[in-house]
Amino acid sequence: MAQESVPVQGLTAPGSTAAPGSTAAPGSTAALLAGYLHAVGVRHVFGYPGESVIDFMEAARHQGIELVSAVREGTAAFMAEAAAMATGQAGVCLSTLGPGSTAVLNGVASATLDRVPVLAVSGQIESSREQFFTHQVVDHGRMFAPATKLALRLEPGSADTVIRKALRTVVAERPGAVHLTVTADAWLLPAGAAPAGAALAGAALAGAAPAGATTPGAATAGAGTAVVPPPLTVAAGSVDVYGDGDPLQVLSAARRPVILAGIAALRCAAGPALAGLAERAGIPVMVSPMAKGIFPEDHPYFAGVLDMAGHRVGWELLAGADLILTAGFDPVELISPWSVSTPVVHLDTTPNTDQVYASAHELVGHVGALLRWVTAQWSGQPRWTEAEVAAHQARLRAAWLAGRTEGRLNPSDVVLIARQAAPPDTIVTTDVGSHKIMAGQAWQAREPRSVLMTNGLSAMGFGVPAAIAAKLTRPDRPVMALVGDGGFAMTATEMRIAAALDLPITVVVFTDNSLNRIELRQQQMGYPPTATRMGGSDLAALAEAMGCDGLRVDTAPGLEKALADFGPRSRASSGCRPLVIEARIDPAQYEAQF
Ligand SMILES: Cc1ncc(C[n+]2csc(CCOP(=O)(O)OP(=O)(O)O)c2C)c(N)n1
Ligand SMILES: [Mg+2]
Repeated sequence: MAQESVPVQGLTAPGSTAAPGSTAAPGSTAALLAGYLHAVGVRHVFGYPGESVIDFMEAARHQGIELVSAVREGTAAFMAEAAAMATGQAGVCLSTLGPGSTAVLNGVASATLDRVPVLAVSGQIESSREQFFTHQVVDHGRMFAPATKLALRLEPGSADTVIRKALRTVVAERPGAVHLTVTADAWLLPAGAAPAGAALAGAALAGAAPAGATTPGAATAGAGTAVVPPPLTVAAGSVDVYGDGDPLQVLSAARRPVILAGIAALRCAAGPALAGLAERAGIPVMVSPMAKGIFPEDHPYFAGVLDMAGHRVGWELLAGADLILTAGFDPVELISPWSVSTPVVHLDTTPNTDQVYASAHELVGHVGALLRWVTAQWSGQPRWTEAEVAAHQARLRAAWLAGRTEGRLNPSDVVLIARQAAPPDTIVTTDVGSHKIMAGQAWQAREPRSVLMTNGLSAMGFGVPAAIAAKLTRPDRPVMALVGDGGFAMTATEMRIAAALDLPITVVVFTDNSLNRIELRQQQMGYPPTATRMGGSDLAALAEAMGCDGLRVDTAPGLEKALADFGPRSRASSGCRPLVIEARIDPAQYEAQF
């Protein structure tokens, strides 16, 4: 576990004095942006360097913000997304112009479709050449528009307003990515005054924000400029009711209702309210994959995870219900089509503008407040007994275990052994593929924000960078990544960053020499496995070559042994290298699952 001394790629030593004339000098546009980010609690910017953003990197360093350089921009954006998932605060990523901005696009789209607040900043060629020059110039406005909530230019004259607009938009329901383009010459220019009539002048920003300004709020940034972030939390009280008649009557008339909880419930921290209604009314709660942990998965009324392994059992429950009460459920998480005709009462922070399912009634506002309101009005006997929900849980468990081969290392064995080895406060990340569908159903989540996965864009390559960001932003928590061998191949070199940053994360690679999720589809369609077989890499050796520990296992006892010290290893403050476990599984079980 010895840690060699290596230069840390992209991790700055924050807080040293600005060089004379540099962008960290008082009043610059770069310093204003860095000041705002610091004031709203941002302590890491994930990115990849380029000439057009050097001035901002320097301003961020001066502000005490660490620049964490990923191996490429796309993974930096995943890190920003995962940091936001783990902390509940906006994440920030940074790229240069042209190839940097095109590379960051995938991660930006991921934040938008996963509904995670990420501010993405890209440099651009200097403004005098932007309109006509071609080398490395792409039109960011057009490129980022469909992948973001908002794509703007950050210009010195309107910098203060545009930064506030970006910060407010990024977290406003539904959250997502906002992209800012900054021309290389703009960083050093003084941030101009806010538009006439605005109380907040963005004239001059000097020095660092006060230490400890970790939560949103006003901070004196020096030279008379106040960095005053807008409110960044979900509204706590409002209730809008749409539809004819009283939705509460519709709810209380239901005899076999099911609650489908999703990511807006997570954003509203509605877990206690959800449990309150489930227990008061005796209603089973199914959760969406990215909302895992919002409802304790050892709760007698827990009804499983939508569209993960065993999904047919889940859909049967929804089809057999006489009412579905959504609680912050976002249809972006549907993998299967919405196939049931059960009536829906839509309860969410936003109206049912997707219309993926029809709902005659909509309750719109803070998910926790709405659930408490419904609970307070509830009357009558529990709609389901605990024994009835337990029978559903047993059916789901049997479906999840189907297809195991005794004596082999099955995917379900890996999930169960990993969960067993992980302390309760572990943060787990997953990648995308068959392994995610297995882990998503049965990794028992006990609290919100402890399972980080992408189920909106569902881009491969998320799991490893997400684990790095989780450990950086929640250093007190053990962190494990469950990834496929395809997704690991996309991001394996990020392990070098984990080693350089001294992050004792553990990555378990479901090694089946296959892009299994796609190969299975080919199989079902009667096609041979074209371009979906791979392998031959020695992942343990690869890990060692990047300053990590590497192990290979192909049995359940072997995996138990490899993970035996996961708890202490992952809490080590230093000297413990990241660990990659190449878990050679038999993928046959997947065939029974999907
Ligand atoms: C960036 C990206 N490219 C392609 C896909 C399509 N896709 C979904 S799952 C999958 C296979 C993943 O293979 P692996 O990482 O080995 O996981 P496994 O399915 O074998 O568990 C592919 C190619 C995707 N989701 N993301
Ligand atoms: Mg695979």
